[in-house]
Amino acid sequence: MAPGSSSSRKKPNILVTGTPGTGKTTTSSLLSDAAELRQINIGDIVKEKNLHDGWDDELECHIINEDLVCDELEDIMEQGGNIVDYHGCDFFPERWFHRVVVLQTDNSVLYDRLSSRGYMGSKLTNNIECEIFQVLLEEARSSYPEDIVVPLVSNCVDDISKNVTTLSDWIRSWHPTS
Ligand code: DAT
Repeated sequence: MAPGSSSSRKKPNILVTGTPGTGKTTTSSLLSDAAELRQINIGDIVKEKNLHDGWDDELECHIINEDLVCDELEDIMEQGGNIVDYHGCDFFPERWFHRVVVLQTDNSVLYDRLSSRGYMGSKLTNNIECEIFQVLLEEARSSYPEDIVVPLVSNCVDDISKNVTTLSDWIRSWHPTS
């Protein structure tokens, strides 16, 4: 197998996606410690490396430049062993990921989490609607092979532990040719 080809990777790449507040960063951070994978928070690198086209006043977030993000990450993703955390998934190259985890949270639980984060008005309702209509699950299913997309419930702290254990087990049993 050619060096650097996807089959020569020693560890898999995992995408953790879901509506804001479903626990992507918390889960990715714990999984990163448990499985010794590199955590890449897309929101953070967009800010740190200016991979955006300014600020969206209405959505109250940076306007991500997807091409710049993909260029920035290409080499590191080729090495494998990354957990990528972002509330979107349709612009990454499909070949990057071996598992796409979609975290899901009950609406009332998510409402409280986002409210305590200071979300209000249309930002709050848009995100709750995003969860109700399973927007991220649909996006993941239309962007990646069905058998690598895994929805996981993230309502309570026990769910986080279970999800980290499930994913750590999967990482341990992963083989580059699988
Ligand atoms: P995200 O990265 O999806 O926006 P986060 O990891 O920053 O979410 O979590 C948002 C807040 O909710 C944070 O205070 C931790 C808490 N939280 C996340 N998932 C949880 C869970 N399954 N049980 C309890 N609290 C959770």
